[in-house]
Amino acid sequence: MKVISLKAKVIKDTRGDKTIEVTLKTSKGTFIASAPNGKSTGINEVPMWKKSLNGDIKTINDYFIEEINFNKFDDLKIIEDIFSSIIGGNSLIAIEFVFLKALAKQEEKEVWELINSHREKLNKFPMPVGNIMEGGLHSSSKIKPNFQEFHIIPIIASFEQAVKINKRAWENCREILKNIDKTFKGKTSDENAWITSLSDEQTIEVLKEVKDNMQDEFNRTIHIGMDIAASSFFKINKYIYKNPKSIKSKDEQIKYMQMLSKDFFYIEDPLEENDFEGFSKIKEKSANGTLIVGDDLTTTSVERIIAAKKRNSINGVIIKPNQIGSLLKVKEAVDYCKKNNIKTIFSHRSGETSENILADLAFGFGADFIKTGTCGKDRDEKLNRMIEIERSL
Ligand code: 2PG
Ligand code: MG
Repeated sequence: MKVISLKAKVIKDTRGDKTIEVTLKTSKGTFIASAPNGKSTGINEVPMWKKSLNGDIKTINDYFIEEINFNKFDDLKIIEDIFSSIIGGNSLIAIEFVFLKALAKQEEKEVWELINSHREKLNKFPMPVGNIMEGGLHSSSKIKPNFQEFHIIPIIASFEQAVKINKRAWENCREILKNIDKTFKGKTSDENAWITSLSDEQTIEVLKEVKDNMQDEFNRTIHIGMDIAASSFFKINKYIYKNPKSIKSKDEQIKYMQMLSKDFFYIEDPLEENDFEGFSKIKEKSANGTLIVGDDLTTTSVERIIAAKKRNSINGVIIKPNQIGSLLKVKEAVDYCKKNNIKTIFSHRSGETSENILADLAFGFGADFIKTGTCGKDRDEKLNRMIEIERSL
């Protein structure tokens, strides 16, 4: 591939925080890609920047590449060999994204086809995990649920229809909150879900009502999910609940989560990010088919996913490319999950950009789910790209 220039600059994400955008010019055109920012970040995520965002930008802008032997997905190794020791994970992932886009153009393929060229083998399409209410670190409200995200998860054949259901669920949720949450002002959270001052239990009741309404309206199987993001309220060996105030020991938190996992389909990060044993106690008691999902626990690292599998801690894993800062490592993680019957959920971050490559990655890698919000400009970029892929098949 002939490289004319590779340049990086600062842009703002949906939260207004700074992140990186890279522009690659090749003989085939100009390509742009960017990386998102998390807020409830796992302690084991790779560093976003080598020293600083500006430092990475300077390193990239000073680096000179003219020609690169980049012809297929696995050649990302060449890019990782050049950059992985000199820039951080967020910068590297943006560079990998932009080179994949350029390669797709060069090969006259879609990005997802570079990952999986056997269309006929892709007999499944990921389902959207639709976040409709938020608490925890993603909500700016003073009084809010302790849990971070409350999801509607339709299980149907058409992605486009599932997205419609999630958008309708989001609207229905607003109507219900107007009636029961006295403080509700129609404000949205980091991921464009509703901000509420309800407690976790009350929020779950709203979620159930929305689910029932959607089931009636669409006559489809719809599930409920939650990202507890428990690390975000775990302090000095205790889980500190603020709404209502209570302190739970590790055992009490496990019991509480065991209870939820009997009733609900999807529970992400029910415990703090190093409690592999606690996760397995929850999984052991969970209902058949319930997904116990690692995010901060596993941080898209195959080593941590293997550790979780060995202890039978999880049966679902969040895949966030910038958590591990390498698409080759994403591939390793996904391959391991597939061989070991672990569901994969490709995920956006709470601070997003207009980048939509997540959709191609999710489909190309044969993900089971994609978690990328329900609506809002930069969330819709990914959902619309998924719909575009689905229509093209
Ligand atoms: C999560 C993510 C995305 P953040 O915890 O699953 O929803 O949040 O990007 O803040 O880590
Ligand atoms: Mg999470």
